[in-house]
Amino acid sequence: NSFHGRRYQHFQLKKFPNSTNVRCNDGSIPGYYTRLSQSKCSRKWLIFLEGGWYCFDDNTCQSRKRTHYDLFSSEFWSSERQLGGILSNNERINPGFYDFNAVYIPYCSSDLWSGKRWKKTKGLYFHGSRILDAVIDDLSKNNRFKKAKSVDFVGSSAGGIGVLLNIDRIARRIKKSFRRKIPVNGIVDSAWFLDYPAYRQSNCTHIYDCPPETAIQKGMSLWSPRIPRRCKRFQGPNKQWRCFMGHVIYRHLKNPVFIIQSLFDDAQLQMSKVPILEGGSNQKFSYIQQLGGFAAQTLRQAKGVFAHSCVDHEILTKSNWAYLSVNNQGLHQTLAYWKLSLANKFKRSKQKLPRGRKIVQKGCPNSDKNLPQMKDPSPRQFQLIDSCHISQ
Ligand code: K4Q
Repeated sequence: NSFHGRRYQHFQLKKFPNSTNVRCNDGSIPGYYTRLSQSKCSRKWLIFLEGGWYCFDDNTCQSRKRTHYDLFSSEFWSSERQLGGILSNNERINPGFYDFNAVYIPYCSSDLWSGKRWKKTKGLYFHGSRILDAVIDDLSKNNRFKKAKSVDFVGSSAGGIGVLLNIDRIARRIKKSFRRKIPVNGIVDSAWFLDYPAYRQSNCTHIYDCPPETAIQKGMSLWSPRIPRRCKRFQGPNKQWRCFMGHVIYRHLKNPVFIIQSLFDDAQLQMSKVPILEGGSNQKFSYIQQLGGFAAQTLRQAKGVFAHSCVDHEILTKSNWAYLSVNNQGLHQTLAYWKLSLANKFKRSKQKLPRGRKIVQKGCPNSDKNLPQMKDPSPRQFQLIDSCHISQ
């Protein structure tokens, strides 16, 4: 490490102090990893939520404790981590985000980052949404974070659902603590799950083959989730579980959220009980096509979307994420177009407002002044849905 010097800067763990009231499932104290940009002038932040399924009853939580202890307890978290893909600080792997200040929040609440209740439920804590608040509050004591000019709130699978459920509240929390408004944008990878009739029946003894609607309904009684008010009202009392579905909650979100999704997501196929390893049949083939078609159809509402058709799950933290493309356009480029359109929009909206509190850093170029506004990209450049599915 010393040979490579600062090029291989790892993420460092910070656990909350003992006085904190947030907990992992088992009562241990959570925390978060940071890797600040080597460029002292960088004021862009990326906050990443880890994924890794959930547990929804005594059985699934006990087996999670046995098989995925790090997703249940912070006891054995290492003090340093190396993370790739969108969290890499290598410009070639990660041209769009390599110089960001990055925060990685490990997932140890097993509640899709939704839990709100302080007390234990069946002997376990489900503090998902509370942990996020605690991270934001702790970061807000950091002088560098206080000067942030944008925050990207990012997550893969279960972490992506966490972004959908929490982004608007987190954006309000940041605004309050900064007493100024900065753009808070979401990037959600592999979290567009569908309440689509499963291929086969399931008795839900394992998390991997329990369909989304059943898993979430079971989980909700354990998690006491915090669900954005507008979505909750819209769905009514017995359908609140639907707010965990991307295609349901998306329309209720105020902050811009970019969706990265495989039309044939591994985890979705698994939960929908499609036996991928058995031989093929026309019936199975047509089920998969219809599932992909439904994914594509629901994704059309997204203002920024990259929906590919490789059977895959979670791409953002893999080093080959750059090479994925739809219509010959890579994911990087697509995100770059989306970001440009948002930046232009934000500048236009700020021009109409009285000037906010301005932050000037000594020795840093004054970024947004005197820069020519770049041409708006066309929405077709950041709304890519692959056509490898049968559409009507
Ligand atoms: C209806 C909600 C379904 C959530 C499924 C989440 C899947 C996930 C993580 C990755 C590593 N495979 O979080 O996958 O374990």
